[in-house]
Amino acid sequence: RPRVLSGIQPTADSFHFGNYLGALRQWVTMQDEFEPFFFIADQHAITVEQDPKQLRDRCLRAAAQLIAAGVDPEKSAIFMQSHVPAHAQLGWVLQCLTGFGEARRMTQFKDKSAKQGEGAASVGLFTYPVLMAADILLYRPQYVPVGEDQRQHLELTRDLAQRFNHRYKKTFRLPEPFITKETAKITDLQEPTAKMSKSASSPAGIIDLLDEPSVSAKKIRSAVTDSGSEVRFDADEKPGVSNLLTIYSTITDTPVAALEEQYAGKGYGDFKKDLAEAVVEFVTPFRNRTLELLEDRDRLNDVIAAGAAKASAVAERTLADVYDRVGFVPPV
Ligand code: AQP
Repeated sequence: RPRVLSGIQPTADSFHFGNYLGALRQWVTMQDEFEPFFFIADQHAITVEQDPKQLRDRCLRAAAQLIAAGVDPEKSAIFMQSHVPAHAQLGWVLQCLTGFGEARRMTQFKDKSAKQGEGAASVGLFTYPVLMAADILLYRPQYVPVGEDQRQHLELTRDLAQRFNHRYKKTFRLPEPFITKETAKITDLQEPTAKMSKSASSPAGIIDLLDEPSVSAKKIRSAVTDSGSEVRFDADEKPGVSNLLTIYSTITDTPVAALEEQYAGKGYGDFKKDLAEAVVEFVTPFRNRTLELLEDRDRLNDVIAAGAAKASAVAERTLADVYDRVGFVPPV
């Protein structure tokens, strides 16, 4: 089976609907058809300052949330990035193949560093997309399921793979981004043209999967809607309503057209009230499963240990090929 690989950063206590609909949901559906590797990107998380105790806690919460979302440890390798040292090791080799100007063009770095002031941003934040390329290429996956915000990083990954293959010998498979168009960019509930984001959204703009369900319901009811009163999908004219329709459609498995029909002649109020109920129905069992899993540390430890072993076996082989091809003397 071709492989699939993706990662997620443990940079908040809870994942949000953007992470779930843009990425995690695809992980779950792809795990039967592909050989899956899914990791918690703890090394990416420290590109910005983290509190150590909180980071450790969030890594375990992340693992529990993956399982609660439906990532099955029997089918998928779930692991911590730092447990597989080959990520950082290949990251270094790829940094030596990356042009400074090429790295500078990454828009996510521009956005994130602008917030901190470029001088204050870490070198790790700057080279993050190169480590991400290593994360991916080690597993020679066919697909990388991500949200739209990661497309540019996937392009860099492909460029680096091609460069390495060309300069040395064909080693890497060129991975393809797997972006589900409908859910590629879930937007902020209060600012419907900006992406829902852990670091940039205001509390009212973001639905966290582990929020108290009643809090999420309230956020949906007070989401910004657009002028007019018609419940209709139109991303340009009605970004707020369209975002809510996307969320509604995905969590209830109902086509957008059927929802438009259902709410024809009704106002935004009815629509948001029903969506709030659907969200409560969706997040309540998710939250309960996550909290249960967090009570069972031994089980979580077993899952991530087994995941790391499975991942290391693949990653070490790729790294050995790379070290050989760049001309390192093998250890005896
Ligand atoms: N709003 C979104 N819509 C669709 N997909 C999204 N993703 C994130 N936000 C949205 C996808 O979620 C996956 C994991 O993201 P991540 O944790 O690695 O980091 P991120 O993309 O940086 O997520 P955030 O919330 O935006 O965090 P901050 O604010 O720290 O940057 C990825 O596949 C991503 O595409």
